[in-house]
Amino acid sequence: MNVQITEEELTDLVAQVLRRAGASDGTSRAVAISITAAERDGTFSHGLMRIQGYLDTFRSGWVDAKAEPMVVDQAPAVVQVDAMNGFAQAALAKGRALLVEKVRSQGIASMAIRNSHHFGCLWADVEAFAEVGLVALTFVNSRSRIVAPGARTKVLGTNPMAFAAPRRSGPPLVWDQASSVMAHGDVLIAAREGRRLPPGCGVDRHGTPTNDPAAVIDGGALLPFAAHKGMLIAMLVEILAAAVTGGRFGFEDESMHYPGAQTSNAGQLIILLDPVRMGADDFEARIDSLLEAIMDAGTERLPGQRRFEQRRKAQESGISVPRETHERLLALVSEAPHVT
Ligand code: NDP
Ligand code: PYC
Repeated sequence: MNVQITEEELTDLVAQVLRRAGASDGTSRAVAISITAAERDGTFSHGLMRIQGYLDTFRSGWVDAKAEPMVVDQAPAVVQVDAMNGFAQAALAKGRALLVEKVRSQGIASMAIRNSHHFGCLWADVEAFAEVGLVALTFVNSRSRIVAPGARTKVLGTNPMAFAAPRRSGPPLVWDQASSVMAHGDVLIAAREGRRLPPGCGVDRHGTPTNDPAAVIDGGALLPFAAHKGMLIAMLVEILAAAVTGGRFGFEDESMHYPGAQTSNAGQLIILLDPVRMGADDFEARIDSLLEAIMDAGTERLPGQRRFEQRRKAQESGISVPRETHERLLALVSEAPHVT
């Protein structure tokens, strides 16, 4: 049985859970928006199922639940944010206005977030920029989880990147993907549901190909998408998200010293372009014509289409949350001890 709940109610409930676990108002709100948007749009790998991971991570002391991100006006087109060992979504929320001001005046601007944890979906970080006419790209690195072709150990993370561009006649074009064949979150879901993984997703702790999600989680590794090409994208993401921002590489992660911690202290880079300031003519109409040509060619669907459809349904009849999960959230609000 499921309960139907509005986005606003679910965001408030999740924020209360996080606040009750010791997170500041800023962090609770920013993370709750990300979790709820993921659940609403059917990005279940980074929705409500992650709440226990956030709580365990707070409890471990690995992340600062009360971190106050420090925003620096670094250069005419660069905003630097030290997340102060807190969540990247709170850092982005704090530096966002300055970033948009810069891109409107310079045509291009970036935000370099360091000392940050990201445990959510990335599309939610870029989509809102496209809604105000901007092109946005973002890159996040995380702890070592993929093994490159021929390699013996994991170095790079599942390192996602996301892209958003505005269109004239529809919602923005948005895509968001891990550098691995499958996000680790989807492996966790498969394990929980007792499903095998499709062939070619991962290896066990001995490097033997496996379709057992438990074997991937328990000391195994994921494979990069498209063999060496995915590994190269993961490398690019690692460099942009960590080296360019001054964040830690995935292989430098120290969360293993904090039992229960599930996030990595890493980095995030956001790059914005303003097509108007770039001098592009009729940019949004041109994106429409490109997408029309792609669809006319017989392409199955556009990225984001599944999410927008799921969102439309949630906006019509509420976000569908398993009753057990809803009851657990309510219990967490009334029972969870505060972390000081
Ligand atoms: P998917 O493989 O599910 O989807 C990747 C993209 O492809 C989406 O934009 C999706 O759109 C689009 N897509 C899917 N099928 C088609 C199709 N047939 N034609 C055109 N486009 C299509 O995502 P991943 O498993 O790689 O990642 C899942 C989530 O995990 C992401 O939100 C990612 O940010 C998150 N993640 C977060 C990490 C972190 O460190 N915070 C690490 C790794 C992943 P649509 O959404 O409409 O299906
Ligand atoms: O799903 O691969 C993943 C992931 C890593 C960090 C957060 N999500």
